[in-house]
Amino acid sequence: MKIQAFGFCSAGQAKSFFVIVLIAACCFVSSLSRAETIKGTIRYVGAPIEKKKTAVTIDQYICGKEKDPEDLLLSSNNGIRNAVVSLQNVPSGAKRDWNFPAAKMDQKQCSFIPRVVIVPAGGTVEFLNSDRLLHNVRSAGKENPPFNRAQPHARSISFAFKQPELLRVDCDLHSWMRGWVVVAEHPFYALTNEQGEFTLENVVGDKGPTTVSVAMGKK
Ligand SMILES: [Cu+2]
Repeated sequence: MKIQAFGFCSAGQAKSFFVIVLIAACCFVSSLSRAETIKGTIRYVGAPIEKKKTAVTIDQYICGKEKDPEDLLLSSNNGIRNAVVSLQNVPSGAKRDWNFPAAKMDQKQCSFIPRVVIVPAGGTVEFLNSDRLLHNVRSAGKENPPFNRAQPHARSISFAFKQPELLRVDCDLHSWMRGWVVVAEHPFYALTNEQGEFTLENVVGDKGPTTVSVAMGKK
C-alpha cells in the first residue's frame, strides 16, 4: 500500500515547495486480516518560506485589514496542517465504514472554515455564510458539475459530489478566499491536524509487512 498526501497551496507558492517537501511518515502494516491503525506526520523540510500577508482592500469591517497566508500552515516542528493523506491500492478486505464528520464549510471573517473538507463520493457539503456581507461559492470541477452561487449572510447551500475529485472553492468577491473539497473514493482518507499528524484507522493489511509511503503533491 502507498499513502499519498496532497498539499494545498496557491499556484504562486506551489512551485517553491512541490519538490522539496519530504515525508516523515513510514509505517508498516503487518497483519494478515487484523485491522491496524496507521499514524504519521507530514513535515515540511524545505527552506524557510517567507509568509506574506495579503492586504485587504474591501470589506475591512468584516475581513480585517490583512489576511495571513493559509496555503502552507506549519507547526513549530514544521508539521503541515491540512494535508490530505489517503491509501493507495486499498486492500480488498478493507473495512468499508465511512467515518467522516458531516461536511460543512463556513465563510467566516472572509475565510473558508475549515479550509479543507473531506466528503465521501455521493455525499454533500453544506456551505454557510456567517459574515454579514455577500460572498459567493464557486467551483469548477471536471468530474462533478461546476457551481457558482451567490451566498448572502446566513444562507445555507448544499452541493452533492458524486465523483472522487479534488475541488477548489473560491469566492470571487474576496480573491484570497480559498477552500478545498476532497471527494474521497474510499474511507481511508485523513486530514492532518495542526501538528501535521494523521491517523488512518481500521486498515487491514495484506500478507506480510507492507510499506507505507507518503508523497506530497501540489494543488
Ligand atoms: Cu467572499
